[in-house]
Amino acid sequence: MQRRNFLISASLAAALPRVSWASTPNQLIAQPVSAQILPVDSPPTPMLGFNGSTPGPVLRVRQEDFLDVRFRNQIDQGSAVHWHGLRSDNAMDGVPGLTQDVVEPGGEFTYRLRAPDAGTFWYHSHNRSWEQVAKGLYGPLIVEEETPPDVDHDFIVMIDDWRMTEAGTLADGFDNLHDQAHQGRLGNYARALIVPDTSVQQGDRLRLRLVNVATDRVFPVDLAGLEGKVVALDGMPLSEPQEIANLVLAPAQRADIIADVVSTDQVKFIFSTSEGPYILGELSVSGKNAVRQPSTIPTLPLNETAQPELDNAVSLTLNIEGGAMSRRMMSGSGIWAFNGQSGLTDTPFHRFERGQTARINLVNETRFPHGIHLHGHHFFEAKANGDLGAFRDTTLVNSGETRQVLCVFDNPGNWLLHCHMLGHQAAGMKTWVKVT
Ligand SMILES: [Cu+2]
Repeated sequence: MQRRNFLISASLAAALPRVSWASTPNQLIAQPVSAQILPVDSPPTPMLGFNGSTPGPVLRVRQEDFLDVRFRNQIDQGSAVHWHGLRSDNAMDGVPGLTQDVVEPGGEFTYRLRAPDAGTFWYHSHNRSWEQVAKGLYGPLIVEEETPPDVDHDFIVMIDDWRMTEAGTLADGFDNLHDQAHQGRLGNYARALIVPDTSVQQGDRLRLRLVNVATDRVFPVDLAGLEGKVVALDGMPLSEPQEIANLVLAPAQRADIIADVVSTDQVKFIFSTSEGPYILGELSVSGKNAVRQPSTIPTLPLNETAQPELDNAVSLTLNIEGGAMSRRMMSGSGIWAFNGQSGLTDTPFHRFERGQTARINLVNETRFPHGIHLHGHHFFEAKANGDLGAFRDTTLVNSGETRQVLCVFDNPGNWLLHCHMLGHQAAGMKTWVKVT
């Protein structure tokens, strides 16, 4: 199978199977599933999922409510569930070896988390994640605003890629070292999984919750047939909505968009590749909304955040090292590293006193981009002029780039800090911080 070629051409996208998801059960059962990932004239694919489907069910809670989920592991590997972006209780963070024991096959674990922030989040396996997420162990987690914005439709759009064989099964080789030393496991087929399965009208106002659930692929995403703004990134509302143009989603990143349908036939989700546009998915447009009046795109109510103490911040540097074509690879001391260290050690990258502000320089000395994710907190991306930018949980640092982030470490516990290209994480690109 050629990795550089996608299996399916964009013109076949109309034959995509539809996705239907159950909503907010009180248990999540990880189990083998059969999923129609390829177009409907192809065979279904044996995968992993929750409660019989991949993606798993939509979990929806109101802001400040608790999410209670009994997780039952019915796959043949240990597993655990991480609630990506939720600034919640460390013991519920779902990281085997750091916050809990792995949930063995046949075992279970009860998660109870408060949802402090309204926004778009997701859940996924955090054990052998480069394999279990690639096989489909993930789903959407929506925390609703007390007063949601006035829209006609609220869509979840999960973007993924899969490496398929000619027979329609997932290719194996999840631990392939060549992949891990380069961009990770890139798929040869990509799609946007859209829920609910419904058409829209010209003039409708939509909320789109885009989530990149791919293990390793960065998706530049274009939208056609819509006019609107990006209103939130990684679940956190922007104080000022941004243009949709040049939207890029690294693995695990989210973008909430509020936009009005201007097309009369289709809204398209387009992955712009070097070989041209690749259609990830479509919403069909029929009819015209005669009721909705034009209005400006609203700003979502901001979530409560501690402001960083800029004058009193501890300065830290995280050098991102390794990968193919690096000195580290030649020396054979682990494929990827932060500050010379590959994989988790007994001592954290840093110990913070609760409430302390840190200014962290993420220095990417490698030939590859990395999406760096901090658990249990969001951080501000610093703009070039030093101003505080978006408040995110995952930041994309391109090759040769340095990104400064500012974080108030106000959530006690042991928190993972790692690359969300999961193949890179598998090969050592992870560390942790302690907040006491
Ligand atoms: Cu990486």
